[in-house]
Amino acid sequence: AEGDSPEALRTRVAGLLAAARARSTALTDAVDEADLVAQHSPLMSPLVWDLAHIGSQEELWLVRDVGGREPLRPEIDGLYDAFQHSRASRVTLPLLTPPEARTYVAEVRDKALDALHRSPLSGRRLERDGFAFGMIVQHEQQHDETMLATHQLRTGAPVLHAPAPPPGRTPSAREVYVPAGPFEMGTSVEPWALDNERPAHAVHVDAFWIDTAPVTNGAYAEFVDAGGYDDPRWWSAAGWRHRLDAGLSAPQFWERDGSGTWYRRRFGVLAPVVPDEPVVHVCFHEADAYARWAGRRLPTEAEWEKAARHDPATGRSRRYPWGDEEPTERHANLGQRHLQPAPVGAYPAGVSALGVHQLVGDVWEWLSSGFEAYPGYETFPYPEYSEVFFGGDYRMLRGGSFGTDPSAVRATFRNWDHPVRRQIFAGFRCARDAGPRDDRPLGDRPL
Ligand code: AVJ
Ligand code: FE
Repeated sequence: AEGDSPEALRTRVAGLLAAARARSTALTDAVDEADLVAQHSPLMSPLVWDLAHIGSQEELWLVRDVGGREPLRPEIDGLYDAFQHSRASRVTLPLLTPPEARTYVAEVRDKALDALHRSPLSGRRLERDGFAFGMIVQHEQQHDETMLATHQLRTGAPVLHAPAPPPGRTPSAREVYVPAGPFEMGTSVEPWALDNERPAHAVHVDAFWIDTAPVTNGAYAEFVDAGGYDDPRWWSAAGWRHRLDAGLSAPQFWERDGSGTWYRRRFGVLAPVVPDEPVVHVCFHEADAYARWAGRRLPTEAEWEKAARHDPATGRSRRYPWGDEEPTERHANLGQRHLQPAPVGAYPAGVSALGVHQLVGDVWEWLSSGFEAYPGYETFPYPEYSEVFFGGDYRMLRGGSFGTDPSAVRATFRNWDHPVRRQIFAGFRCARDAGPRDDRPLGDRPL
């Protein structure tokens, strides 16, 4: 944490790099070579591309920049540049084979650890507080979540297994009231926060109600069974067009048996849909349509972050909903410990100061906001992380999922994707406007 000596910081960074690599290894050792080079979906890279891309990014920042070393394999840079080749086309490139990719990432890692031991972890901004190392830990973990989504899309016998999450306990109130007022959004002090999370700035938010927990499978199935996918009233114009073009009729991976019971396929296993788990694998348009059907709307990004971080007792913003301490398994369903969302109410220790559950972990949450720079934003260290995406056709996602590592999600962490994407581990919760004096006790509100 902050105030670490350089030696303590080195030890912590080395542990995080090793943990990220253990996950990348587990995800890529779980399948055979044919599976590693296959295109499981045009939306995804072959797993072996992600693996070598992880190494390529690490080489660029830790070996060449921080370490000041010569390129290991300059001829492969272009293959692993995400901007040169679409995900759909990567399978056709002369990629490193799985054994070559494994050797490459191991060689890069050796040199990156050498750079870690030589860097003062202070001085220029890239090295200060170990930022470059933190950025690369997050990058590997982000691709590990992407690889987990590729695993979800692959067919064949199940290869990933994990224990079930803790049991749920339905929260006593369905919604939480958040009074009007300013809060501090973003951060200027979190050492490994990425450029788009900066700087901290005050934002006024009108009073609103927000769901205590993410929308569940049970609630979402009511929308499906009520004909929600067949009624354009609930859909935006773009959403309805997409609903027709893509033939959407239920969340991705859901199917019905002859008796009408819903099943879902998860990492190769078909099982009944569990009503009190957060719904996952819906796109922004589906979330938006559900919210309209329910007489509600999606939260804005500022509303989500206020619900997650604002402590009304002190007026300050927390690092995480539960406080400033790093996530543990008591706080949130993160880190691919459980390969599914936990039922609502499963993390009472993770509740925010305002009383909102499961903001971090379980499922990414779609929001109504697009991706924009905060006032005072500065690109650092490269424009292709955030800057080139500002103002594009994206919707924000917050909070991380069961597939997100704690190192790659904070209550300030910002994620975004196209509004039609649903192979990611995304669900949502709803909100609605409230009057400034609309704060009757929880439970008295009409649902
Ligand atoms: C921030 C999650 C949208 O995975 O596309 C990985 C992160 N950027 N490599 C993504 C990222 C470059 C990015 N997201
Ligand atoms: Fe990347």
